[in-house]
Amino acid sequence: MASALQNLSTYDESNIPDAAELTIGIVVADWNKDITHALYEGCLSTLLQHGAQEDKIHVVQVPGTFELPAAARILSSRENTDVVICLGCVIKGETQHDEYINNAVAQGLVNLSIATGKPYIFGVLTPNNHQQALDRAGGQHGNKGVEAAVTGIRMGAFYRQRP
Ligand code: DLZ
Repeated sequence: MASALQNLSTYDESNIPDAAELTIGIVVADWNKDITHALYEGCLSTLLQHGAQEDKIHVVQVPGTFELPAAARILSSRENTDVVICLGCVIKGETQHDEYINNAVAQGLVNLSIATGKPYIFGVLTPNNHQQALDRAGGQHGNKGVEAAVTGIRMGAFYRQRP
């Protein structure tokens, strides 16, 4: 029987949407900058590889991951952005600071997405130690900045197509 439903895509490298029309914000936290700047490199190169235009990419650096939601909101309102990608790394320590920051940022970005109707991408590493962070910033588990970029392109393209 014919179905009106579309077939689902696997979204591999071959069918990620073209990013040429997207206006993209990237917010990078400088805390643990050896990690977050590697995430940024992976993110930026992936955006460009998929057609994003340099003059439509707006980058802001903030002191720490906790500052990501506020800067993302400012960036999105100023630059008419289609999507904001937030990159950070909070490493677990002796206290519960990581839980407070991670929960606040995750909740903050969700709240922003709902309140503004615009996608904000959670590209924050939450590792137990520095090695786990390195493994995910270009090491044995890849570069999560690349994943954040692909998610950003998909959500940005979806945002542009909205009715
Ligand atoms: C204070 C703090 C600590 C202890 N650890 C981290 C971290 O692992 N990763 C990170 O991005 N930021 C950290 N910060 C800084 C906070 O994100 C924030 O910048 C400060 O609390 C000031 O609001």
